[in-house]
Amino acid sequence: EDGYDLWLRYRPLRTEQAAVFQHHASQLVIGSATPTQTVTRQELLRGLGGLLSQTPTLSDTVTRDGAILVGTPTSSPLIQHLQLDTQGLGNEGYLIRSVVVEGHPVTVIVGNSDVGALHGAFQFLRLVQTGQPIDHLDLHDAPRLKLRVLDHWDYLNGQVERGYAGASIWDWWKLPDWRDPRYTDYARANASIGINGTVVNNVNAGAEILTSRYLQKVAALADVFRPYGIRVYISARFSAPIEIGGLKTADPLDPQVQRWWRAKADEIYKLIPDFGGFLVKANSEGQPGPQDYGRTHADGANTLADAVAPHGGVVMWRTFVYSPTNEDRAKQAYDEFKPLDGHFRANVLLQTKNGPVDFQPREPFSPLFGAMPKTPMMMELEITKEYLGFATHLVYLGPLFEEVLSSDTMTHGKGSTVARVIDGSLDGHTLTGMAGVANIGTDRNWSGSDFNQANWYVFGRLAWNPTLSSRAIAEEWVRMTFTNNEAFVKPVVDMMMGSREAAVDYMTPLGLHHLMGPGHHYGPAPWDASEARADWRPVYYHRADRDGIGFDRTRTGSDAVDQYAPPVAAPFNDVKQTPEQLLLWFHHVPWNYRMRSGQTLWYELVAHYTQGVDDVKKMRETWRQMDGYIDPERYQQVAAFLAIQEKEAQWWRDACIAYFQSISGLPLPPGFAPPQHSLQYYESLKFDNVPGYSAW
Ligand code: BDP
Repeated sequence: EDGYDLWLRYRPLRTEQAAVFQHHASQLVIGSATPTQTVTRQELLRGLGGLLSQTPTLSDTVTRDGAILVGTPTSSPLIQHLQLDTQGLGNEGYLIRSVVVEGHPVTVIVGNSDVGALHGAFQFLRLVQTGQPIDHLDLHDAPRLKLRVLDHWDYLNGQVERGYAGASIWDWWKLPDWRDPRYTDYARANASIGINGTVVNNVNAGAEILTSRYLQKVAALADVFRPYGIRVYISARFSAPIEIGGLKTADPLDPQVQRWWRAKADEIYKLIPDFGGFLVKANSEGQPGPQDYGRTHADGANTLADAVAPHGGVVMWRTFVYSPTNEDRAKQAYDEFKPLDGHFRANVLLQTKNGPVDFQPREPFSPLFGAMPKTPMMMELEITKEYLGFATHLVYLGPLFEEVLSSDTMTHGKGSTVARVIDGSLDGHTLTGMAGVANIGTDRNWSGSDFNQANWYVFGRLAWNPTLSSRAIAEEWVRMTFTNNEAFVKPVVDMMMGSREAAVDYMTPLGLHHLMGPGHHYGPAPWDASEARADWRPVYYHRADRDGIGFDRTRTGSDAVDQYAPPVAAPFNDVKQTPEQLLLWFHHVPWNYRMRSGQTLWYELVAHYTQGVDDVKKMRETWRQMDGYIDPERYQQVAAFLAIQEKEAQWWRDACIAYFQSISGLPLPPGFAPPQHSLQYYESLKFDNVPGYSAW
């Protein structure tokens, strides 16, 4: 077992269980007239054959009890005859129902399109794989979001920025002639969780991908993905008209520039008729953008949007902007974009990170969610664990994603959740989406660790339906990836569910953020002030001094709180009402501040850091008890990684406590072990060749 099969493992179920399912999988009635039908058929044969150790026979019509009939009302007269209500399924949804056809009890899997039926087939396989009853089915489901996209931060030279799973899976050199079978497995995995788009290159983009040589390569990927309902997108470099177009300017209002983008879009759509569109990082961290010409983000986005609009494409314009000014970095995206609400073309989505700073272990939701009712707001989550321990720390991100999605913006009163902002229901948008920065690379297990696969999985499931529970998703994933054995499932799901809070505790408890080492973003460096820009330095964020710690974002501080709707701003502005898990995000408080527990802040800080380490010890203990339930290969790698995690959790705790103690001058509260080394020791640690850290 090397993890390559992901959650599509399809290993034989227990004999008794398989026997029950076999009665409902005796025969497969499915067309093969289109590429999507063919891959759906292949997947069902492979999945059912593997899980039930018996492959259903293929048939053109239903002749047996327990047949599975798959298709669309237009592709299958048998299905059409059933007169099923497929309204509400849209283009990608499905229904699965136990019905009677030609006198036989049959399971039908139906979509309005082949891709809908494919999604249904994957759901059916999931039911079998997780041991759900399938004899009285009446399911229907459709995605709540339109664009469900992975963003690959892959460079064309094969490096993956913030990637901890090897090199880029795109073999640009051999494309378009060699289509690695891995691309098909990638598409299968994504389709199985409803992902329908992939941005193939890094947001820190070069212009080269827009040259015809590279577009041929992208087109080859698009061909592989198309049967699975997955479209390709490209990160576009804003200055490409200069670099590869030979123009003197990239000013978005220059007619020549506009013509260039239109011609480029026409060229792309000739090669890739279902091309999704562009993702753009502009005027951010050194990337070119419209502001270089005195234009706004709306001017820039609209020029690209106009180029792809005739072909049905979209522009995903990122709001991740901040510059080295005196303004609180957490406020800058809102300040920049809020005034532009209503100025974007209809095919532009603003892609906004979950929090106002940058994918930290915990942040409040970005105040842009809810603040731009006239603009489709797309969520960007980071699946790769840039700030959460890379590949070796076991951190299940489901609770983090769920936390932000269920946060209430209160912009239209109670229940105005972030999920409802992005699914369009709050402000009446139909163009909706969610993007996840992929954690995928050439490692055999795709994601650098077995448990990181769960983060890919949960992203896809939540993009399909942002109101699903992260616990339920974890359970599905554990059953599919490892085993249905209850003695394994329950403790492992519990371990996963607690893992994010453990990481918050040993890295950045109580609302602290951005304490990691400069550049590489791995271990702790709260002392660091070496970065050129103040807003890249940990000291900018924690502001610890002799008197206290935390970033004052209240009305007497940077006033970031007032970017939220009044009912959210008020409690954030009040130190007593702010949830303690965000305390130091919003407030600078004295070390001896009384926490709800009755203890001082200093005590609670040390206690949280210690709790984080203790939680990882418990995770290791849980895992030790799982020995024997799964294959030794994956068992042992997880065990080894947990050992690394414990060592590094201890490192985080000790380094942070040593540093904050040097600032607060306070003795360690009684009962807590002192750091294992001196502060000088932690400060002296140096790191070279850190994975995923490429100079940009
Ligand atoms: C930060 C990463 C950096 C990305 C940037 C972005 O450290 O590598 O380029 O975000 O999202 O989190 O553009």
